[in-house]
Amino acid sequence: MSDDGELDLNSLNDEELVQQVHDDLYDGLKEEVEAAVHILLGRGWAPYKVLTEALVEGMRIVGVDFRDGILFVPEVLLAANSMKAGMFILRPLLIATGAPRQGKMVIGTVKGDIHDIGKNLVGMMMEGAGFEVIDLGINNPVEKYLAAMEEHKPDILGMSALLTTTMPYMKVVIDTMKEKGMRDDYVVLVGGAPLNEDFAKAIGADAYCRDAAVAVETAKSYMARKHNQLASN
Ligand code: B1M
Repeated sequence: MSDDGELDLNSLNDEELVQQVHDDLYDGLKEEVEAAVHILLGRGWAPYKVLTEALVEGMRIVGVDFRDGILFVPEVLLAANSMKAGMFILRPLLIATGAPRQGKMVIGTVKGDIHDIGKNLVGMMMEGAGFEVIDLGINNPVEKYLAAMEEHKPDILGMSALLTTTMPYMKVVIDTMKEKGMRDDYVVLVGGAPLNEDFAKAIGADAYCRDAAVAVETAKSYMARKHNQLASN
């Protein structure tokens, strides 16, 4: 503690500091989360380690108490804003890897759903891996996805849904792509906490991505396949 009773984050060891980030995220203390992210980076932590161990794990804990009725929407919104502030610091570091250009992805959260932290994280990690990312934001109707595919001609369409009530909308998008004869022109990757592989298969997506790292690996392997196919033609 400092003289004025404030906790000096610098005085904590790494483990205590990560624990403190979880607590500060829980309490929606944006500035404290930002300060801790800077300190961890200053101690040589890799941006991805800060992201997963401090921020994502902190948000997981928030999610559990939200589910159990201990936290409510206003508190979770503050936690989400603190998480975003931390991600904002990490973003340029995660992106600046100098990875060779891999391909292009359009990504958006589906209609009726305003959760965007996971989608943003996927976008960041994809950019870091060398993908150009066009982020459509939240609450996207099928028309918005179609217009973006028409405009940007991506290799990959990514969709995110966090609610059991909104995840079926992914099928609406894929079915519409089929009706228009354009489904096979794109790799469709889907993700979000309530999804699983069976669901992805059932709606006709190419793959379910459990997290951002899996999204990157899956996207890369589809791009490698595409390049091999082009080379053999
Ligand atoms: Co919401 N919410 N929420 N919420 N919220 C959940 C999803 C919930 C599981 C909480 C709970 O009850 N435990 C629950 C859904 C229950 C269900 O459907 N069965 C829920 C609910 C009920 C609601 C409301 C209905 C609450 C209400 O109003 N009564 C409401 C709905 C609003 C709406 O969308 N219409 C609501 C609102 C909110 C807030 C606005 C307060 C806030 C969102 C803020 C924001 O996103 N800007 C919020 C939050 C923060 C959550 C939890 C706590 C955390 C979500 C999160 O950011 N996780 C969440 C609990 C939980 O998920 N356990 C919850 C961190 C993030 C890094 O993980 O998003 O899973 P995630 O993303 C991962 C992977 O899933 C994957 O990679 C990401 C990174 O590793 N992934 C992809 C995600 N998208 C991908 C796309 C891809 C690939 C991978 O494309 C290729």
